[in-house]
Amino acid sequence: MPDLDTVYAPMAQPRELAPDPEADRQASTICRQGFVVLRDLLSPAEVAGMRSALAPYLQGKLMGRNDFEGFHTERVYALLAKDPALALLVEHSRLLAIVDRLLAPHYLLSAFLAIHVHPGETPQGWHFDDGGCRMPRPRPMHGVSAIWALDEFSAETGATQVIPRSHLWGEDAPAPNSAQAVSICMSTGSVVVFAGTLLHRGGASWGGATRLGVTSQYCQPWLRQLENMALAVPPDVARGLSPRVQELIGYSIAEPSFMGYVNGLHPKRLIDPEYAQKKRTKHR
Ligand SMILES: O=C(O)CCC(=O)C(=O)O
Repeated sequence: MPDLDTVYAPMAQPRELAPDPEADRQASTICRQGFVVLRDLLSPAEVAGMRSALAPYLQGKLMGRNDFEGFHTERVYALLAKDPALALLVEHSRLLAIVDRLLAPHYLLSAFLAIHVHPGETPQGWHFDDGGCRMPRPRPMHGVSAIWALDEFSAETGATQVIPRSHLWGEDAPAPNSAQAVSICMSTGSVVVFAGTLLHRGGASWGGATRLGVTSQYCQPWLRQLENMALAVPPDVARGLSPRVQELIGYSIAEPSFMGYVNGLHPKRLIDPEYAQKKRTKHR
């Protein structure tokens, strides 16, 4: 039997973090139960801004291509390239304070997409978001996901469902059972943050209203991102983003082994004039 405290310990250390007892509590809630809900984080004006940035891409025409995407669900990918104003959701300080405590320094944005669930949608398959690393479970989370509610999330409109504590399950766990699931009902402007190892799914929608969510997902700096952010967000767009978001989409160097260099140099040279002026070492 492995030492469970070691198995599940977040891999965020070593690093100096500003004291933040609220984020400490929220991160430890995620370690314990797999998820935490932060209520009413966005103001009505911020929600309206996010909705209007997404409106041109949500015309009710391009539904999902398979059961996972949802045949009654619109998905919009590469959001930072669509409207940089949406970066607010990627770098929200209350969200990143939690992720800082759970992942290693220089973690990356793995996915950032809108999910607009229409009436008639069926439940998604149970899954967890950091499965791409293919490491046997139980293990520490190598991703952290957030789903922002830009509409009220209710059981009838397809609120996200989670299985509490399933992030602790090993390979031999029995198949997930809907009776164990909890619907994350939350008001517009709230966000659920959960371990990359937590079983979850989009719920069925039968209530007659649509439900707009945006998910921002983060992964360890050494894990391949779900969406190839360096290609999804062209350098001309990346140049206008904040330094924190630039770092999250890959304009950073992670130790060990200088992961992320370009032509042997820091990738920020491609988009940041200050970096570009720095002296190159002789042999380059
Ligand atoms: O829309 C949701 O509530 C969950 C969607 C999800 O988990 C996914 O598409 O990976």
